[in-house]
Amino acid sequence: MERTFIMIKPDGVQRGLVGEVISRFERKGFTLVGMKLMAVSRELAEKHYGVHKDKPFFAGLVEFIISSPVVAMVWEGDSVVASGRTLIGATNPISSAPGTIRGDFGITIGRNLIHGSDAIETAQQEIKLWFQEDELTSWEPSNKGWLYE
Ligand code: IDP
Ligand code: MG
Repeated sequence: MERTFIMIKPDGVQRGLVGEVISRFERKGFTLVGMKLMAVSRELAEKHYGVHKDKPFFAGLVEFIISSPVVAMVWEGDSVVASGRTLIGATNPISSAPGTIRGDFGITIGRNLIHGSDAIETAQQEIKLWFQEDELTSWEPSNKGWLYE
C-alpha cells in the first residue's frame, strides 16, 4: 500500500484547520498511520526543504515552518501520493481550485497551509525524515471492502 507524508503547516494549525484537513483525507477513504504535533527544528526544516535551498524564498520558508507547531502525518491508500496532492491543490492558493484545501482556505503562496509529498520516492524519503519506524502503525480499516473492489 502506498504512503505519503502530509504536514499541516503553522498557519493551518494556528487557524484551527487541523480537524478540517484530517477530515478531508479520512472521508476520501485514506488511512492515517502516523501523526504528531511538533515544533520543528531548523535542521529538520532545512533538510525537508533542501531541494529549494537556492531559491529566494528558502530562508523565509524555513523561518515560517519553525515559527509555530506543525502536524506531521502519514496517510496510506491506493495512489495516495498523487491523490493527496489533488486534495491539497496547486501551490499558489490564489489559483488552487475551489474544493481543494489550499483553494478553500488560502490566499498567498507563503501561507498555503499544508505540505504533501510530490512523488512516491519523495514520500518515502520524507516519511523517513519525519518519523521513526515505531511511530507508524499499520492497521486494517474495517471498511476496506467498501472502499476498494
Ligand atoms: P509544493 O508545496 O506545492 O510542493 P513547492 O514548489 O515544492 O510547492 O514549494 C514548497 C513550498 O515553498 C510551498 O508550499 C510554499 O510554502 C513555498 N513557496 C514556494 N514558492 C514560493 C514563493 O514564490 N514565495 C514564497 N513561498 C514559496
Ligand atoms: Mg514541493
